[in-house]
Amino acid sequence: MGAFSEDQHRKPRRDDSHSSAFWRFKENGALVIRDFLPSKQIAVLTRRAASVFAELDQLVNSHPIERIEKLLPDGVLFRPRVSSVSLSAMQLETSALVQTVATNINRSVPDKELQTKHFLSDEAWLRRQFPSHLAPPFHRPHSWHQDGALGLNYHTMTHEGGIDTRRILTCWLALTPCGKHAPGLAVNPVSRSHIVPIHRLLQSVSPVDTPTLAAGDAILLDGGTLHKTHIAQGMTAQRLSIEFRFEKG
Ligand SMILES: O=C(O)CCC(=O)C(=O)O
Ligand SMILES: [Fe+2]
Repeated sequence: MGAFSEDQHRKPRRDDSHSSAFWRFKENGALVIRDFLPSKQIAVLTRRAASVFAELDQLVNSHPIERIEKLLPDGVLFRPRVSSVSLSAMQLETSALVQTVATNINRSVPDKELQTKHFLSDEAWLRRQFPSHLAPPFHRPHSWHQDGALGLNYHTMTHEGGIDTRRILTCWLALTPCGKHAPGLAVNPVSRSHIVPIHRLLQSVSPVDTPTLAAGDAILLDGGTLHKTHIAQGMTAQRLSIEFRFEKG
């Protein structure tokens, strides 16, 4: 277990846990938050997520892959190669859920500059990842990237409708256990405020943390923090996760 997730106390003392979480987040650009949502709520989300993917799998089995998005409700995006679909496909009371997520983030890392401002609903995703031997042939894991580079054209190094690295905050929520038996996230625990050029993303990145998460644990990622899907040999299970993205205050 590496630096950014080494504080493993499930019930830290309230008084100093918050400021130490803040400093770890400032230094590492990432923070594991245990028990981010209660297990009852996670169970409901996981059931809903599983039924969304069951429907998508049926569509994938009976239609050309490039036609599937057209069969989904308006505004629902589907990225079959990374098995990701807009959070709106879950038809949740999104505003209540997002409010809870924002409140929990703001409580976990209480600092003015980190307060969540806008929920970026178009960049909220339900995701599934597979161990290599169970992945559909067209599927692939996410490679190294910074969420703050969303919408960035790496050739011109300009944002096209994307948000500045320094202003994006991602809350990556595990709906199923992951990191050990199922693909999790690999994180380079280094705070960065600049975009890393594409050729450096293609090289090896270190150090790397690959935290083991329980269902309901979350990883908070600053927009400049490098991360990718963590897949290792011997993994046996799929993983479901939700990505909430916010613009910081
Ligand atoms: O869920 C994953 O494996 C990585 C997803 C991710 O980091 C992203 O899409 O920004
Ligand atoms: Fe990401």
